[in-house]
Amino acid sequence: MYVIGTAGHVDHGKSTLVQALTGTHPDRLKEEREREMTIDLGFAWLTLPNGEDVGIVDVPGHRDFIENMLAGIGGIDAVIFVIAADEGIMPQTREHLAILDLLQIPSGIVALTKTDLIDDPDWLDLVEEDIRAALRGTVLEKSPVLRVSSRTKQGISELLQALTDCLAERPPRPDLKRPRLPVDRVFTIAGFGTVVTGTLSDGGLRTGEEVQVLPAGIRGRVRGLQTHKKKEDFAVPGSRTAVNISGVNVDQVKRGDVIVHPGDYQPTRRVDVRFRLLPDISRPLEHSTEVKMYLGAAEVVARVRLLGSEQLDPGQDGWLQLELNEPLVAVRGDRYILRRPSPGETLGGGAIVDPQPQKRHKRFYAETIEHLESLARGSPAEILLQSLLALGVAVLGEVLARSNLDAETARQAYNELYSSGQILPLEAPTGEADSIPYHPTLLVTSLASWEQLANRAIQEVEVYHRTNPLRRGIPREELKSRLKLAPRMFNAVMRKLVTNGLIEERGPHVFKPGYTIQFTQLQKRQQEALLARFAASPYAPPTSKDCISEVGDDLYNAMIDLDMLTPVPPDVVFRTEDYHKMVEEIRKLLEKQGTISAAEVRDHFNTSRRYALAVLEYLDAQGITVREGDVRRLK
Ligand SMILES: Nc1nc2c(ncn2[C@@H]2O[C@H](COP(=O)(O)OP(=O)(O)OP(=O)(O)O)[C@@H](O)[C@H]2O)c(=O)[nH]1
Ligand SMILES: [Mg+2]
Repeated sequence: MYVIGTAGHVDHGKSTLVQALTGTHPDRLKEEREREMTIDLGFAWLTLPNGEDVGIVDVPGHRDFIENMLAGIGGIDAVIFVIAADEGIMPQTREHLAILDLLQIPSGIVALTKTDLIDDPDWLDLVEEDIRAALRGTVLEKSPVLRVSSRTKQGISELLQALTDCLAERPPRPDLKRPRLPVDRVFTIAGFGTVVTGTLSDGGLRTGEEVQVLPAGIRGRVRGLQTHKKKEDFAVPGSRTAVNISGVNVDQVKRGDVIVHPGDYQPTRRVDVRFRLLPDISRPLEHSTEVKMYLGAAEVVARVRLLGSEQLDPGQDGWLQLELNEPLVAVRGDRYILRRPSPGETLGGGAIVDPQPQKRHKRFYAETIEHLESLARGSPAEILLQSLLALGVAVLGEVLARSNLDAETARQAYNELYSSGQILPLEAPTGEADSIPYHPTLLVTSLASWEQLANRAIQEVEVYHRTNPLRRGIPREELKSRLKLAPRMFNAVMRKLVTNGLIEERGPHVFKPGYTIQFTQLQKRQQEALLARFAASPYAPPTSKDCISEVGDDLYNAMIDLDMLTPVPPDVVFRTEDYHKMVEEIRKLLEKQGTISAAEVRDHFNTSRRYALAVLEYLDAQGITVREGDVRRLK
């Protein structure tokens, strides 16, 4: 599951666009409605054209509420970056863009809103040129710019499609079995107690489990879970999740806290980070500056220790150690933002390199810097896994090339991931049974991608069953095109799904294990009546057209799917048992007499020439017989 966020200058139409996309206006507070301005985060969700549900976090654009914006923007997979056509790029357009870039938000779409206010297409072209220039060198550099109007709904369906496409390219959220939910909202529901919401990452949460509120460490139990207002027993990573927690009072948990499994994470008061100071900052960053740090939904006051230089000039990168006034939960690789408290100014940000440094580092110490540099690169296994996650399903050679590790290190990293089940070969390994398969052409995937792919495939099959209750299952080719997989990958995925007992395949159909077509009483009677007509005249039975007009397309096709009837093109159809009997007898005759004519078949089965010819042509097509002039012989 994915979460999309909005961003952009105040009043540029973010919330209205969310309403146009989802039907829900994300502004919840009375004051927001009155002032027509978003103050705090808003939430909505929608179902994309491909059936995928995504959550939406709507943020305020006004600079006074940038801290609320920062609490919501961290966990998103993609952004809708909103710029109003009548105003173009404004100060918070630039500030939000810088934040998206520092957080390395992986994908996005630029929505040029309020286009209904502009009659002059040249103006729109000019604004778009400005936007392109501003995006250059940022994470959104390659993002499409779409012209929309929430008022006239112009461009909204194109925007939905673009969102679908951009999320389809995202690797799945990894399930590291270490869930954490940065809390962005806390409230109570009468009769249920404390509820927190957030974007779940790194693992799933299950009803009944024990959880812990960090940094305080208070324990509670998951009493209920919801995603997009739907109750569920298990919330998957990447979903907007509401958790009803028993045993925790509403005043014991606040925005910025993190819900985890007890013992999985330790809060920290000190972090080592890579940092980039934005280029258009008013003055250099000095050692010992007091800043506000934003990570997940949390905000803490921190003191900056500049480890490698006297000061950082605008646009420069550096290594910092941050001493935090209050503990927070941080994980290596998490992105964060720093702001100057007053006057408020976004300074820059980067990634956590060491969330639990053992000591206060000495400044200007080469060994410390080297240590941080190697930590920032990550362990070989992490690098390899990242390459794999980015590719989804790929041949091992491609994954190795992308990781850029030397052969020996790559092999070790691979073995490590293979042994811990993080990397899965999709095809039967060749070679010795107990050795770890390792070959550049081996098709592999990550556990996370596999689970996502398997779930998608099963979901497609289930949807097909629901919408086509009279079909045996989804045709294999249709499933392939819905999953958008190359043939080799699709075949490998299917094989594994069948081996794991997650789906069954018979003939051209793919179905849920144990799925049977449920006929109504009326359909059963219709079927029996039709089969009785076949029984009365097995070799000159009703034609396919007759059948369809008697029982309808769906029921007729179901009878074929279930192998009750065997169609013989173009329009003849037999009961399957009668068809097999015919083939057997023709075969016997051919074995005895060498050749057979249509007239002989007609007379043998006491049928008409039409049926006899249809059967013989079908046998030719099946490669059972060959035609020689007016007669056939066995092939
Ligand atoms: N004509 C026109 N007006 C729009 C359109 N979209 C939004 N508006 C108007 O612009 C104003 C601001 O819209 P919002 O959606 O509240 O803007 P916002 O970006 O959410 O603002 P903040 O959350 O405060 O940053 C409202 O009066 C909307 O009715 C549009 O496509 N066309
Ligand atoms: Mg708004």
